[in-house]
Amino acid sequence: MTQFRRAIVRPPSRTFADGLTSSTLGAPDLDKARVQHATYCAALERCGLTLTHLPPDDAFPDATFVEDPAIVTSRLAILTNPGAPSRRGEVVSLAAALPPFFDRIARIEAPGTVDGGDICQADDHFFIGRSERTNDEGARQLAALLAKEGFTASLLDIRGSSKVLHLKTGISYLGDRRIVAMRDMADHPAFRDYDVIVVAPEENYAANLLRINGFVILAANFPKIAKTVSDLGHTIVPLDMSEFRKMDGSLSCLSVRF
Ligand code: CIR
Repeated sequence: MTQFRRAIVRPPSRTFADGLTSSTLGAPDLDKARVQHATYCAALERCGLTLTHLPPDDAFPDATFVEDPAIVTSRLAILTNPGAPSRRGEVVSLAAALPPFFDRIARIEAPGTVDGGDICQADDHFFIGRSERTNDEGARQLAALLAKEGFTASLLDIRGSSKVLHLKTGISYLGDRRIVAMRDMADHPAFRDYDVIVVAPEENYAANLLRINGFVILAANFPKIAKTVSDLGHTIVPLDMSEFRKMDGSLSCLSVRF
């Protein structure tokens, strides 16, 4: 399992509530979101990560979701071309933040689009979600870049799956060849060589979790998946994500880990 040492994060800005969302949970409370973000950062530090904090950016309401403009591997960082036009400019600040840590930085070029939330790394394999944000050309460019680095990739079209924004809205890699997945993504042939842990429908939001070193960060208040993961021997770190959920965000979106 990949050992992580660092993460890049960015707190929500004053314009956070103006970001894209399909949620019907209401407008987020910015003060609460800031507190939840600070708690998230503390959890990453507890998992052993050293953080790089980017400044909040009022020009890009969704910029706290730093996972989408960059995909990082042990060998190469890749700047994406986010699928939502309002988010394309977020790449500029990630391009400035990555060079201290990566000698080699590639880019997804238009007309290709990719959101980092559609990319799920499972050791040396990458699952690439074909979504409303990640198009065929973007997926093709990404798979080619990864292949050059010796990684394999498989494509999963998630456009029919129950209203998920990104692939990782519905699945996560728990390590040890275990995938955690929402019910209607669990039977995908791409997972045939993995053990799939199916999340109860009322706990779908918890399908996005973060395995970091010896810990698993989980959205709080999803007791069934928490018990399953804890019974597998992981130390659980539960986090309240209520304000990010209102903006279609989940745990992985809030950091780039490497
Ligand atoms: C968006 O719609 O782009 C943001 N409001 C949420 C992005 C969440 N990112 C992620 O799942 N990786």
